[in-house]
Amino acid sequence: MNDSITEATYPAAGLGIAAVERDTGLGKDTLRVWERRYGFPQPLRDACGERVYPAEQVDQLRLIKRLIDQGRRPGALLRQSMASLSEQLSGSVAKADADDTAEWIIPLLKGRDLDHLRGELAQRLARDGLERFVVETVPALNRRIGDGWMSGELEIFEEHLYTEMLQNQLRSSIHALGNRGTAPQVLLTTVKDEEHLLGLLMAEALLAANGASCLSLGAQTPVADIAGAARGTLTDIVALSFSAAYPWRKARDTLIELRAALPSRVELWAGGGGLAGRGRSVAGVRVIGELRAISVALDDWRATNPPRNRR
Ligand code: B12
Repeated sequence: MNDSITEATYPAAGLGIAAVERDTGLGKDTLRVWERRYGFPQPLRDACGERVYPAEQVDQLRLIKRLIDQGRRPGALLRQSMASLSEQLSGSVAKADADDTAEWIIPLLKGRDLDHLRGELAQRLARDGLERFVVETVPALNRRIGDGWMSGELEIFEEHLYTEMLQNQLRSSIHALGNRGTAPQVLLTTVKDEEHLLGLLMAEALLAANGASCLSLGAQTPVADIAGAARGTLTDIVALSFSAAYPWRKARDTLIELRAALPSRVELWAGGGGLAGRGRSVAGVRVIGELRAISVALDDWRATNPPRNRR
């Protein structure tokens, strides 16, 4: 029985394992190992013996994933109550807020003051320059918006408003830079089930600002189509983004599949929270941990592909 049937048949009981993987970013194998090793989560079983996770266990798993992303070890977290996990998370959110300057966005979003919000983003971009805006301001805003959504302070549509506005801002800056056809030519996209586009746009803005020619396919391109587009457009580099919501094993398998499907001359670069963490590497893939490292990666590419060897 597949998971969608499980959910449709038992809507009140909870989510199937695939839905929990999508919702929390924790892989199915991890969920099964934790259940065996730590006794949590403890899913119910449906009539066909498939796992069904009650809503409160999914909430708890989401908190655990957030704390793991902040460097905490799963073993200790899995034995703690929901109250204790929430307390630790709000402690770390308060600390992050004190560190950054993103608080201003909340009253503007809450007050539906969209012209002011647009103006504020444009002014910060003009004042700080595109690179600093992308490397410092936007990550702080993303954290603040993500935490606001997670704590219930922001509605989902307010998160969407923010994303739309920022995407427009970044796209117009990229457009203003123009595409002069200079090498390398970079094809950007996300893979199936990865809806988050901001990381990709941020990478595109920095690539364009550093003289690369970018072509973005937007979100969720099937692997075969990415490979087809790379061949059809004489791409030098394919760049992918995986948010923290994307399970690592799924990202790894997709990267392996795409690497095999791409011509060997095409480099494969990837970044985002889904690839952060020790040991997260894939042969033939350049994982770029920090946005700032894009210019170094471009220098490396240009050094190994001197102009006379380029197409
Ligand atoms: C806006 C947003 C959404 C929007 C996305 C709209 C859109 N069109 O993009 C919507 C509402 C659709 C959404 C949905 C979901 N989201 Co969301 N979302 C966000 C938010 C606020 C910002 C979005 C984002 O794109 N971040 C991703 C990028 C910008 O950050 P990053 O991965 O850390 O990447 C950094 C670098 O690594 C680099 N980088 C990224 N990619 C690349 C690529 C290359 C080549 C290079 C060099 C560098 C690079 O750039 C970034 C610099 O800081 C974040 C909060 C946050 N802190 O990021 C949550 C967040 C990513 N979402 C989250 C979750 C849980 C979800 C959902 C599962 C929620 C749900 N239950 O439905 C779904 C999943 C949808 C899916 N299947 O993909 C969680 C993930 C937590 C986790 N550990 O699992 C976050 C962190 C929010 C939170 N605090 O809990 N989301």
